[in-house]
Amino acid sequence: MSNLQHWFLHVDLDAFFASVEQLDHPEYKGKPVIVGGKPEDKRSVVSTASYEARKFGVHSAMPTFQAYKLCPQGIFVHGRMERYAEISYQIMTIFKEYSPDVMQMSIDEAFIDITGTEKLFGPPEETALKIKKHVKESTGLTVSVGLAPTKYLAKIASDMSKPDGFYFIKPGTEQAFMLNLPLKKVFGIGTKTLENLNKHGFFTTRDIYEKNLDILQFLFGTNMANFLYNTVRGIEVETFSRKTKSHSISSETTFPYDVFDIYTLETTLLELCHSVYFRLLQENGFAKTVMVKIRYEDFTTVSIQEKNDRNILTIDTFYAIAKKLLEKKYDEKQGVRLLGVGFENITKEEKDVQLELFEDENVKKQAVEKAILKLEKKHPEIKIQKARLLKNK
Ligand code: TTP
Ligand code: MG
Repeated sequence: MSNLQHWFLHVDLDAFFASVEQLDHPEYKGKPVIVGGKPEDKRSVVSTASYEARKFGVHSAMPTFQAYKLCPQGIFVHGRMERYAEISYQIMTIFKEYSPDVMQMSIDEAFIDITGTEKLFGPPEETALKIKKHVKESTGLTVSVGLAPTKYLAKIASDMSKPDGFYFIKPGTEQAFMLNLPLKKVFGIGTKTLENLNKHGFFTTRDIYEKNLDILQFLFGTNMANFLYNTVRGIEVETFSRKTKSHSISSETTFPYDVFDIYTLETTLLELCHSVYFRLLQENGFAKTVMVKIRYEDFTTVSIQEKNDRNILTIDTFYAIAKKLLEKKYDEKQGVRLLGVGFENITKEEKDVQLELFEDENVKKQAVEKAILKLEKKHPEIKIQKARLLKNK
């Protein structure tokens, strides 16, 4: 198994919201479409712009009035989240035909682990192109695909030849690729980190490569230094880790890049809650305290806890508390590198439970959830995002 070549695809839709608007309104095709607010909405910002509008300098997160100044002939429309979620679901379903291991990262992007699928779909390059074609034929939308031996590199690759692109980082060329990549294209290096690197005289990935780990640690601290050291060598940086501590159960995800949107964070949180709750059930534990941990792009880490009055008996309750804690602590101006959630002070027996009105209801619900979790463990392809997308969007 050790010499098995791993292959990851990262697939990202092109100008997603704007492309859906062009799809549903053929008269918008080939025109500058700007999704967000109307020019007269004083405080609105651009969600995204079609590539035709990007030529004028319009981009995501720009105030709409500014976009209007740059591109007065633009077609300004409000977003239709339900429609985008519907298409997103359709596309994620296509991805699942190619691998049981599809990791949705946001509404318009996913990693697909296609390791070992050669016999079914051919060499990885062919699979990548097949998926592109499949999405185009069934939805009319174009995607950009990155193919690489690691998730992190696949993510960078999908951005290399947007739109409708395909970029392949071949095994053995990882380090050479990273050493030719501009610093600001390195995922994990946000604006603040870039400034800090520049301040210390680092302007290229090669500048980092030429310093040893001790120096990097001295200048940037252990975590950041390890990240920098590994990333310029094309070594997979932290991806997804699941940790267990005594008397507490927690699970965390390190994103292969900085996450800014709350949708991705909440979806990830839900998945993490799922895995933590499952482990609590497995060890027949009970807990009242929920912990949420956030690490930002500059590697500062914050955590927050809350003790519930009584034992947490359902995923719904667990997720609701975790979500509340995330919202309380989350600083939306900073990109998130890592998200964790856990139960603290786990006890083995359900002592001192106050029987309350909904207790029976919750016990019943817990039994149902136990059954669902068992089923999902047996069939990992049943993903929680699916239910969430259908239910909420
Ligand atoms: P992105 O994939 O970052 O952007 P995109 O798909 O519009 O364009 P690209 O071709 O560069 O991939 O984000 C996906 C969707 O998420 C985007 O269509 C709209 C939404 N979004 C926002 O609402 N606000 C933002 O600041 C960003 C970056 C995205
Ligand atoms: Mg996109």
